[in-house]
Amino acid sequence: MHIAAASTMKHFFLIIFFFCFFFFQEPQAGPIHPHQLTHPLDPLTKQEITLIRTIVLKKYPTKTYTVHFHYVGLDDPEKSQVLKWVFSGTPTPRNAFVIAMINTETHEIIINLRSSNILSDKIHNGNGFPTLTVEEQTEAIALPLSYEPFINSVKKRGLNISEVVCSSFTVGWYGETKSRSRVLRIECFMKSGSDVNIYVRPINGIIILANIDEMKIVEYNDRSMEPVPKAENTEYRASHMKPPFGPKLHSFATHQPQGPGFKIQGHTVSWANWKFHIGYDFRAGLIISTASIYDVEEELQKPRPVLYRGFISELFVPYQDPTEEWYYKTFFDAGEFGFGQSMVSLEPMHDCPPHAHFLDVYGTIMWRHTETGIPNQEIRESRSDVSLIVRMVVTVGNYDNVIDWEFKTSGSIKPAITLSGMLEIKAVEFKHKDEIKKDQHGTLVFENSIGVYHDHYYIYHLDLDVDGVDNSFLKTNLKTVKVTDKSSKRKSYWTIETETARTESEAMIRLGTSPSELAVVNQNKKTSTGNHAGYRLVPALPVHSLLTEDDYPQVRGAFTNYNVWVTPYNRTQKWAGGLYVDQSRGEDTLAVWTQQNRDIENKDIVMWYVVGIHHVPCQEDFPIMPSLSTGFELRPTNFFERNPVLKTLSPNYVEWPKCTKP
Ligand SMILES: *[C@@H]1O[C@H](CO)[C@@H](O)[C@H](O)[C@H]1NC(C)=O
Ligand SMILES: *[C@@H]1O[C@H](CO)[C@@H](O)[C@H](O)[C@H]1NC(C)=O
Ligand SMILES: [Cu+2]
Repeated sequence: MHIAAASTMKHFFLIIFFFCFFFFQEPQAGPIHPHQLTHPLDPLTKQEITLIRTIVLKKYPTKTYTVHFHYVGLDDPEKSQVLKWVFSGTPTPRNAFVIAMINTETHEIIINLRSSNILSDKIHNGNGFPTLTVEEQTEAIALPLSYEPFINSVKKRGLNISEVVCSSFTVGWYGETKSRSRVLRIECFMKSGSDVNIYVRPINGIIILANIDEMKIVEYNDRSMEPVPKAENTEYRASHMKPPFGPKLHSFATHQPQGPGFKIQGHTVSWANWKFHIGYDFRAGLIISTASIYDVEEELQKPRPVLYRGFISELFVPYQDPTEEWYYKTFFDAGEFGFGQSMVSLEPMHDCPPHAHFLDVYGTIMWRHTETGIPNQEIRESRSDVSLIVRMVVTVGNYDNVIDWEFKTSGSIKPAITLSGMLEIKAVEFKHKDEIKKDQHGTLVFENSIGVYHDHYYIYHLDLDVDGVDNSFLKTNLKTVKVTDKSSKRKSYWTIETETARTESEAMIRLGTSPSELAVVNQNKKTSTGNHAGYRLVPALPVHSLLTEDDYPQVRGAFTNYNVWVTPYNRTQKWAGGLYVDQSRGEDTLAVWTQQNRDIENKDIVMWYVVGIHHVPCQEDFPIMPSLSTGFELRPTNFFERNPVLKTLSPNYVEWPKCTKP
């Protein structure tokens, strides 16, 4: 999550895959309009990206200017325009939003892709810098390898410079009031022979600061010499391991004789009763849009809107070691490193069920083709669990994040996060816990290796439009009622009290303090028995930041002050940590926007939800961490008249074809 990988070539991928069962009834997909092949929220195409580059370089020729693209993405049309398109095919504008550093200035450029015109070109003068590019990180991490003082430090430690691999780290903000240049810290690691698990073998005690506009090392301090942890037992590739292997697993197969059961037109997926759009963004990665569900009971058989847009807006990873080498490690993986930029491919054959579908996406600023693959970690075989999963895998340095959006025929959407990968290790002199006399801010997971305490906070942007754009946010508290008047033999029971949040401040929720249910409902739409159609948030285990609100990383990551926030829809308020996150000062976060305390009742609203993991490393996380999952559910609540899968027939039983080895 935090290290810009040393390798220069990365593949992006996006997967949709479907489990082994199939709907007996074909989905009511409705007539296909020609306009459905393109969608206003389609990610930029390769041709469009090339066009953008041409237009920008025409205005700023490289003979005269240095031009670096830090973000290239779709400038989303207004929701009203997208919905007009959904209902009647009315075309929407097709604009691109570009953040480019031209000489040393940060430009925000909007380009009309139909007319090839620059619509606006503004210079960003505030604090914070754009997302880093892979190229500048690649250049920066090569700097120490030819820097004399570093070469000497490596020699002094008896290490071999040709086995050194470096990574770049954002520096954060610690109350500086003057503007600072774009700098990165660089830390280096040891490869060892064929062992590639570099993240567990840091060279500690050296502080390197590089100015990435001038591309040179501007600060160097060799402070202390801790031993580099050993390479033994850090291998994770089966091909490089020796027996015994185990535990032994039996082979398995998936089979869908009638095909995959979903249709893809352009970027729009229809499966069972669902229809939604899959987008890609350099910063957010996977974006689910205009998700709607067909209701078998509804006479008109029209799709009912549920989720206008859903994506991970930011990912905040503060480490909890306050020492000089570590205090600054408080990373924002989307805003600083580009969550989408860091999408990777998995081993296709290893992880793929046969009926998966692959989507190509184009890495925005890197102009690279992207790869797709299909992981298959769970096979579910019961009728109620037939689901479609859209999955992306993001590797930012040492951590792998598997991001899933699971759609269920029951109307639920279940976003999930699975973490794996390598811990970030601090090298120490200790080989046994008994030698440790003061807080080392982590667990001794191997000799000389501390896995440092940290958190993973993912904030989801969930623009629910339940049966229309105007929705309200309801908090239903469960309350104990004491029976004091002897009207019952019971002394207590519980009941509910429902509050509608009128303004943003009433919708800032810390979960887990008292039993409650949170829902986004449409107060203009009632079921036949008079309940408001809604979707409930079934949260993951609640997690709260333990930093003080005035601590600098917490000011920047203030969107973790609460678990749930609700804001009125604003097309440009997409990034909970701000548009410019590198060295940001917390001036453009969700916590600042909501200070306006805007009205949110019966309005077009967006729910923001923070899913978190406090990570106290343990020995099982070493040398590579077994997957750890968390997730939540958006679940229909009085949205349908009754159980929507009541009439769903079981898939046909299929004889497994007798397979013979070719
Ligand atoms: C340094 O490492 C390289 C690459 O692994 C190896 O070829 C070389 O022999 C090593 N040199 C020494 C002095 O160990
Ligand atoms: C929408 O968000 C932008 C960026 O935060 C802000 O400048 C603008 O005032 C907001 N618009 C409204 C109507 O609140
Ligand atoms: Cu972790």
